[in-house]
Amino acid sequence: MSAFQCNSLPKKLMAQDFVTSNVKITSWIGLNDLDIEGHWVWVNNQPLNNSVEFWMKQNNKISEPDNWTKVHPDGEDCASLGHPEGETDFWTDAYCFEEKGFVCEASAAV
Ligand SMILES: [Ca+2]
Ligand SMILES: [Ca+2]
Repeated sequence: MSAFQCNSLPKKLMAQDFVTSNVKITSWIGLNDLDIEGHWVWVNNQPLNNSVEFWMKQNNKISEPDNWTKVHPDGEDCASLGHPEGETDFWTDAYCFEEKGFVCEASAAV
């Protein structure tokens, strides 16, 4: 399933800790920069609050999002929780055609 079939998102960014402690596979989070490179938008068309600091940062290396074009010239336009080889407590940009799990926000059942 792609990020775009998922009609919800973890827009409450305080949910990040909850998500990362419960999601153990790399997953789409419903965030992309398909329309304008570097302008990240949630699936409900709300722009990403640029003060968030969930993108993976690497000392002395390129941090995420890096819009990597080595595999596909269009670059990476979908935000992913983690990556296939590693931990899931940070965001990376990834190729939208990759298969991943997905994280959605939903009302709590009572
Ligand atoms: Ca991109
Ligand atoms: Ca990337």
